[in-house]
Amino acid sequence: MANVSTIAAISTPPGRGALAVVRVSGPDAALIATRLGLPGDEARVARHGTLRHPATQEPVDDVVAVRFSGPASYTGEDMLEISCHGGSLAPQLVLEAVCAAGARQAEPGEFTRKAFLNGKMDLMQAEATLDVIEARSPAMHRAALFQLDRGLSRRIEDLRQELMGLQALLAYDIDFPEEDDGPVPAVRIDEAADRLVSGLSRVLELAPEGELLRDGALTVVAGRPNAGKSSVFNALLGFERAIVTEEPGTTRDAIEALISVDGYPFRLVDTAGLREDAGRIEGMGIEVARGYLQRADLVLLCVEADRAPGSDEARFADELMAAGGSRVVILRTKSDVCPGEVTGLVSGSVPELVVSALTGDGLPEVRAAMLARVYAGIRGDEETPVVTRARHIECLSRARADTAEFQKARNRGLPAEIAGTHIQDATLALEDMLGAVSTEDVLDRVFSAFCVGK
Ligand SMILES: Nc1nc2c(ncn2[C@@H]2O[C@H](COP(=O)(O)OP(=O)(O)O)[C@@H](O)[C@H]2O)c(=O)[nH]1
Ligand SMILES: [Mg+2]
Repeated sequence: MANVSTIAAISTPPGRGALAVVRVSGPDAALIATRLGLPGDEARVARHGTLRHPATQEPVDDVVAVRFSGPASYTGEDMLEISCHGGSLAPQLVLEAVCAAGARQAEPGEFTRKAFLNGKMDLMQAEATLDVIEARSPAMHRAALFQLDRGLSRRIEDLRQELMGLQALLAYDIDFPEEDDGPVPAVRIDEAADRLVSGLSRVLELAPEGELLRDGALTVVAGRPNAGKSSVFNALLGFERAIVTEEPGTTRDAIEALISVDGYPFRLVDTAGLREDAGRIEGMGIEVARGYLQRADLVLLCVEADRAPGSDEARFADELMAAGGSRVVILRTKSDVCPGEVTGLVSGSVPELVVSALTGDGLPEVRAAMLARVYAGIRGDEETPVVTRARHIECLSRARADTAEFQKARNRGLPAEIAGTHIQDATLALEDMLGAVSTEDVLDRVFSAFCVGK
């Protein structure tokens, strides 16, 4: 139903601005342009004119309009794009006139949903459209643009082709079961399955890092009061943001900032406000935004360079190392007060970087260590497309698990037609990922996150 009506929306964000764009898509787009008094009827030519209300012929706005003829348009349908004046009223009045001329207001994501349904893009490209809009770091933006260009889709298509190739080999095996080694040597089938598992694994391996590109790697600054945490936090931000104080323990709440290190996002968190022991780790003198510690992707433990580390600091570092999940970097702070000397090691097993927030010495090394700890995989592999969405990870994991089941079934000596069902399942998982056979339910989930007008 929604697919045949003509939809319209303001595609630019609300607020004061020089221009706004109202988009129209559907079979009546050209008719609506005529009813609005817009000049010209050629496609892809920008025309300046007065947009008039279809009922009263009153001028509504001075606009530039472009028509597109389907299928050569974003949605694949006839479209009209009206650039009008921005601000709180003009775009709204233009939209009302467009609706009076026969369009209805679009649902969130409906333009892109039409583009998908009309075969202009696959589901992963539709998702990438949203990712480009929402990207908050250059690395995320790059991954989204790559996917918009079908970078990830192509890799998934290739893997799907390999699965289909394997299905074809199995079909031969089923047709000629009585021949000793069949027309297809068993080793060819096994090799194809191995290649698939490693291909899927490679994409999945980088996925946890890819997911961090969305919101940034949660990086928690920890250390004793006065260890220089807020100063390090500020130095990494590049400007004074946290309240830095001579008095220990006056930072009020957890302070968060999204920073970009060489284009890669980190969500930096300075310690929580301390009324006495509020932010302290039990039995230690360490302050940290505790609510974040469990989820931290990285902990920066600050210990002054000019004093001997305490057992609480060693224990904290070792516990983080043992927990495995959180990664830790030790910063020996305020190095300017003791140039060239560092008193004692915090922990034998954790590397220590010497840094001065005051002079900036050692900060490049801190940034490099943050990148190395969190994003080493994707930075070191330009070939493998970055997967950033839980939905994609789920589909890829299913495909890999099904292929592994196939291998087990073959090892148990099950006949090709039985083992082969796992390969069919794996193929379906990749088709789900591409949106080849998506149900309304999947589409609703994907498109509900969009804004109106996209
Ligand atoms: N000389 C020097 N002083 C620093 C440096 N970093 C912090 N400080 C001082 O150490 C004190 C505590 O710093 P702060 O960042 O508030 O520590 P926090 O309590 O761990 O957040 C303040 O007086 C800072 O000026 C540094 O790199 N060099
Ligand atoms: Mg502080």
